[in-house]
Amino acid sequence: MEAQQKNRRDRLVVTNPITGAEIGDYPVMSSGEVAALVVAAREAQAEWSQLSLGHRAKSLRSLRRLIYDRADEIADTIRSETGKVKGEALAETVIGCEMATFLARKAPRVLRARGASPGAFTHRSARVVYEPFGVIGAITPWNYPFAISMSVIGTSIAAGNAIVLKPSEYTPATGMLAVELAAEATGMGDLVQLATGDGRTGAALVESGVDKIAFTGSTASGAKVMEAAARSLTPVVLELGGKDAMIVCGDADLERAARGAVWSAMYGCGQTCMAVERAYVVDEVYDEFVEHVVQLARRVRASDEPEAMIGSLIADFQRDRVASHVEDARNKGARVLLGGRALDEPGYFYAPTVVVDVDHGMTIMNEETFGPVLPIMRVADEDEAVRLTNGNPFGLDASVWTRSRDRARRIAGQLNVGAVVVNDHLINYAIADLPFGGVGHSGFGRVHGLEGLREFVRPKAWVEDRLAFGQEPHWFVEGSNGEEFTGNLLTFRHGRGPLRRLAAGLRVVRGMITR
Ligand code: TXE
Repeated sequence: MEAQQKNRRDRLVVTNPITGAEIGDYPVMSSGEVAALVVAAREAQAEWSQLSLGHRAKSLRSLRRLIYDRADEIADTIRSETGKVKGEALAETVIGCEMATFLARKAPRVLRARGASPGAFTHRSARVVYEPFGVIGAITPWNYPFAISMSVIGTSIAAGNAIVLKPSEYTPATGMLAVELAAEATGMGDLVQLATGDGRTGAALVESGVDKIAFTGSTASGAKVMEAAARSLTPVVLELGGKDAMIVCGDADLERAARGAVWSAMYGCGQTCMAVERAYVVDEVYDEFVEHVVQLARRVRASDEPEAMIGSLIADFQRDRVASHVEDARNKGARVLLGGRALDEPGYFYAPTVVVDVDHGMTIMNEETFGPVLPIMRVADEDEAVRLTNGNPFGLDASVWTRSRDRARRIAGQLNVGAVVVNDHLINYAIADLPFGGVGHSGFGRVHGLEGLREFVRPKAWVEDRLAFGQEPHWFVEGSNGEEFTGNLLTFRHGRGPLRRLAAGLRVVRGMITR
């Protein structure tokens, strides 16, 4: 059985995608086992949420140090489960450290209660308190198994939550390592729990009574998660697939744009939700751009040797998906200028591939390919590029390549996506202070940044009496429908002319005193 996993009903047997060696055997946890994890997490959370924001920040600084100290071990674990090259695996530890540092620095300020204006109720005090949800259920994928898991763990605990993490069935060891580091950093072993298993365990987590679900994965599975969560009105954050476009303008630095295109399309073997999966290039520079891309892509080595730039796809299903998109394009008239075939070596390697003469009747231009493939399309002008970019139901990242800042800003402002990058792509994910997420079929809600931090707390409005009268002016008064008081309040707050407003205000105060 070539498939990477030999799932028996109740066990996950994980193999190294390149060597085929069995590297782990984990339980497919049942709904009962998941429920028990949630109970333990909830008990720990009751204690964790009472600790100060400063204590949480201290734990996050410890987490950053632990990730740094064990970076090699983390990277090797990621490699063994995903077949990534070492540099890409190590990059996940950089993102983990960036996140932990950002959260440690920002959480104490962002999550501190804030004062609010009492508005018309001047005799009241108002504020907003940011409370944790309780227990977060996190379901994460195999493509960035450490970075994505650590991001949601760090944010959850910064916000005062506990978390039950269900990593992908392809990368449970990496998820386990992330949980272990978090337990050591917080000193609370039950605060971050690990649920091993496949989609069944993920589905059990959604229905386990957690207080919020943070899902990263395919759009198809994300829709199932949302449907199941709807039954219990459990809120969700969905980080889903992408079909990112890059727009190359006539004045772009073509050598740079080609270099960026090859990197953005093939980094992580293309298994990156914000990888470039469509290049729209204006007519006057199209031929030169394609020539640059082919020359550069020819130099991208995909293998398990140390000098390789990209590694293996995750499993046979992914390689078959990529191959089917390229075959469909060929059958519909596209030309494959480079690659377009699986590589004949152990693992699930696929040749860096450049495809031209593509159109939107082809799967490769519409659905997430998730492989080292770059389809390039000639467009008449920037307007056509914007229209085609927005014409796809996904909306994660997009990039604009031009030497003109005005042109970049004009185009970027028209793109219906979660992030735009000028003269680069996908690096926004590694900028901890930026919110990450998509629109349309790429999901909703945000992780990272202040917006991501606020996703994991519930704002509670808080009003207290400063001056207490016998009864409130807005309460019932016998024999009155409140018209006089409300009319005076309206004039006092919003009327014309200071004297009229003052007179109305005095009538309001008199009404409050004499009741
Ligand atoms: O993803 P899934 P898979 C895309 C990519 C890939 C395709 C399939 O195109 O080819 O998705 O990959 C859990 N209820 N992306 O199958 O199914 C599952 O166990 C609850 C893009 O790996 O989305 C895993 O932990 N949980 C994406 C997680 O969901 C469920 C990254 C993701 O698995 C579930 C990964 C259910 N019903 C794949 N079904 C990105 N955009 O980064 C599955 N899971």
